[in-house]
Amino acid sequence: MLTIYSDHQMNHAPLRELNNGAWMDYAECPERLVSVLSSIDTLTAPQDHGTAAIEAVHDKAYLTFLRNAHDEWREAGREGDAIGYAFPIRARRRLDHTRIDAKLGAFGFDAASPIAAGTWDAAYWSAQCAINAVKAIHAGDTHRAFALCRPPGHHAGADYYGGYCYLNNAAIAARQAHSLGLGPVAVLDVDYHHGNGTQDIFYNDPEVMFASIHADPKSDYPYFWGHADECGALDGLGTTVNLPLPRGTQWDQYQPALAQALDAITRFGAKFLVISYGADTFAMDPISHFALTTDDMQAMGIQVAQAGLPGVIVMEGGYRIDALGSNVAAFLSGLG
Ligand code: OKP
Ligand code: ZN
Repeated sequence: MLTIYSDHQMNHAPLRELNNGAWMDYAECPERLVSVLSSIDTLTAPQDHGTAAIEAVHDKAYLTFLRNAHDEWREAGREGDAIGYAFPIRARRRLDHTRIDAKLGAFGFDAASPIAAGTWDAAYWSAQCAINAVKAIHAGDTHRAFALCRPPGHHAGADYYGGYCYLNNAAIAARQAHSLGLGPVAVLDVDYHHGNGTQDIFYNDPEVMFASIHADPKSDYPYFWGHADECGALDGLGTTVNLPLPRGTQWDQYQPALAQALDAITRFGAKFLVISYGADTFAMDPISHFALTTDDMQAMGIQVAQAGLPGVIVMEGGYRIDALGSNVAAFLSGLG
């Protein structure tokens, strides 16, 4: 399968994250890419298509913040990675913040996603991988392409970052596919965690469906989104589908949820599919709690392929590094 990958994506390398009140090594590390690369034989480097497709999803003030945040952090005399510590609990107002700490709170929703020296560069090229994957399909080169993105994107909203995500690669791909006339577009999110950013971006949008299978947010991050009663709003009512599953879920329980998501996507009339693929549903994932096997990843790919839709696969999570490459390869082989 056509796989798009840029070395720039290695440049995002935060040192540590706050986990359950203590510092731990950053789970979303560059070695993840090394593992996936080891299972893929041909790579295509993305062309630089600039910021238009990114700006079609993300707010300008947010992008300016993201691009400059680490420099401003250093100018404020700080060492290491930029991390916010004060977050607005009331509805955010667009205040004209000048202090980096205020900006980090205003545009971030957790303290587990540091902004490091290479974050903008890596996130920018991660988005370019997704854009290039859509372009390849639009050009008729292939009907499926894998954007090997890092950092991941599905937790990032139009004007916020969090959950290791800065630019929403899947949303950028979906909106671009829609503008190129490849739609109606559906995003199928099979990462262990709910893709709150993608959901927010398309919540009122009747033209892009968002369907997600994920750990119940009552027990798991991101807690505040992904509950079964979130169905979209305004014209987009009914075009958001949330299928939360309990910790410990195995394939026999996952498979019917996937069938339900694909059924909703088919009834929606989707002509183009963006798959947010996270391998953190794997039984041995260090930060997640489902129980899928590598063979189940292949079964997942086979089932998704039966929907018969062209589209792109966008890499999201997956933190069991020694198994990440084989899990990705199994899913892609199932897709065929
Ligand atoms: C990103 B993706 C929990 C720390 C916070 C954030 C998880 C982000 C997952 N103790 N964890 O969806 O794989
Ligand atoms: Zn995840």
